[in-house]
Amino acid sequence: MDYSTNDSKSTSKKKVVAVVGGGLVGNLNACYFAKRGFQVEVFESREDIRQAKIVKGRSINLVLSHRGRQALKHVGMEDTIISKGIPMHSRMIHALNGTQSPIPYGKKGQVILLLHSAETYPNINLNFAHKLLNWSTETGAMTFHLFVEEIQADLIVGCDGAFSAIRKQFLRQSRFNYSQTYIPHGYLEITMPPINGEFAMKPDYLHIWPRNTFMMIALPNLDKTFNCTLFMPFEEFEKVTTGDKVIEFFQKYFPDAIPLIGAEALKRDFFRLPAQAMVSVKCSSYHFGDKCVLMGDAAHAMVPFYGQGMNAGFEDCLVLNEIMDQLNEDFSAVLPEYTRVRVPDGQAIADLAMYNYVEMREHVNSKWFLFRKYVDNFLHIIMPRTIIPLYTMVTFTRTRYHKVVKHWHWQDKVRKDIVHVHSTLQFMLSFSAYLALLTF
Ligand code: EGU
Repeated sequence: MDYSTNDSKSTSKKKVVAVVGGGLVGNLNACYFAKRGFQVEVFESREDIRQAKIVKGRSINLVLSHRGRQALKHVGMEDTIISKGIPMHSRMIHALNGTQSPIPYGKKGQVILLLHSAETYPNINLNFAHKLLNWSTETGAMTFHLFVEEIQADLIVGCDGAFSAIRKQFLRQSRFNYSQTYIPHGYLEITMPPINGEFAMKPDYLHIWPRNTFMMIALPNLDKTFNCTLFMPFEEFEKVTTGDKVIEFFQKYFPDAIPLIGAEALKRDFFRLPAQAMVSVKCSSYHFGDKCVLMGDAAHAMVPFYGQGMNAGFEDCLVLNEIMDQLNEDFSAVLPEYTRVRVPDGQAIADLAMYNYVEMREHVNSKWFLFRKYVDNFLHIIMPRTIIPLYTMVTFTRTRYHKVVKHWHWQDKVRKDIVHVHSTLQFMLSFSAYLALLTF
C-alpha cells in the first residue's frame, strides 16, 4: 500500500504521516498533523482501545499539568478534556499514626488535573491491531504483523512507548546512544471501594503514604473508588506470599488503609496481578534522517515519580509543531532541529523523575515530606523570584526541563550559601561575645 507522495508532480496530493502508536502521545500527534492538513494514519498494535479505560486489568492515572494543558490548547482540545478531569489542589500526607496533613500544590488556581480516559479526533484513520514488525531505513516502508503489503508514508512518527518497535532501527545507527534502566521497585494496584456510596477518603487530593522504602499513592476515580498504587522493591514483594502476610504488612506500614480497602478485598487485589516493573529510557538522537521521529515514551520513558510522563510527551508534540512552523514543514530541517532542542529536555525530565525516586526511597517519610515542602514554600514566599520549588517549575511553568535543572542546582547553592552565611554570622556573634567577656 503506498500512501506517500514520492511523485513530485502530484504536489496537490496530501503528504502522508504515519503515526505508530495509538496511545496518548500518538493521538495528540495525529491531531497536530491533521490540523496542518496532512493525511494521518495511526497504527496501534492493540485491539480497539478507545473504550478501554482499563488495559489488561490495569487502570492508569494521568496527571495533566501546565505543559500538557498548553499542548492540548493548541489543537483546541483543552476544554473537552479538562471538563472531564478532576482538579487537585493539594496532596494529603498520611502519617503512620493515621494523621492526615494537606499541602497545597501552589497558589489558588494552580491545580493539577487528574484524567481518566482520552478522546480521539474523528478525522484520523485509526488502524487497530496493526503491530509494527519493522521499517526500512532505506525506503521508509513499514511492515505490519497482519499485512503482507508494505505501507509507505512521508514521515513516520514513533509514539509506540517504552518498548518502541520503531526505535529498534535507531539502534543500528552510528552514534546513536541508548540506555534503559529498570528500578528495583515494582508497583501493584489496589482498589479502595466507596463507603455508603461516597468516596472513602477526601477526593480531589493526591493521597500519599511516604514510608521510605515503601510508598503508597491513591487517586480518585470517577466511580467514587480510589486507585491505590503500592510501590516497593521486588525483593519485598517476594516475601509477601500469603493473604495473612499482606494484612500483617499493611498493619505495619499502612494501618489506616486496611478498613478503607477492606481486608478481604486487599488480600484479593494484592495477588490479582504480579507486581509491575518500571523502566527509564534515554536515547539520542530522536530522529532518523528525514523519515522518522521518536516522541513520548519511545524517546524518553521515565519512572512515574514526577507525574510528568504524559506532559513531557504532549510537550514533544507542541515543540515539534513550533519547529514545523519555523522551518516550513521541511522534514529534512525540522527533524534534526527537533533532536537538537528536545534531547536535553527529554533527558533532564527522565533524570529528575529518577532523582525523585531515589530521594523518596532513601529518606522520605511523612515528617520529612512535610518538612521539605514547608521549607521550600517558606523560601519561595520570602524570595518568590529567586527560590522556586523544583516541582513548581516542572508542574506550573513551561521552563525547559534542562533549564529547570540548571536553576535548581543554582538555587541549591544559594540556599546552602544562606545557611553558610547564617552560621558564620552566628559564630562571629558568639565569638565577639566571648571576647567581650574576656576583656572584662
Ligand atoms: C501519580 C501516580 C508527590 C506518582 C512526586 C509529589 C502521580 C505520581 C511528587 C504516581 C509524590 C511524588 C508531582 C505532582 C505527582 C508531589 C510532583 C502524580 C506523582 C514531586 C503511579 N507528582 N504525581 N512531585 O509533589 O511534582 O505531590 O505513581 F508522591 S503530581 Cl512521587 Cl505536582
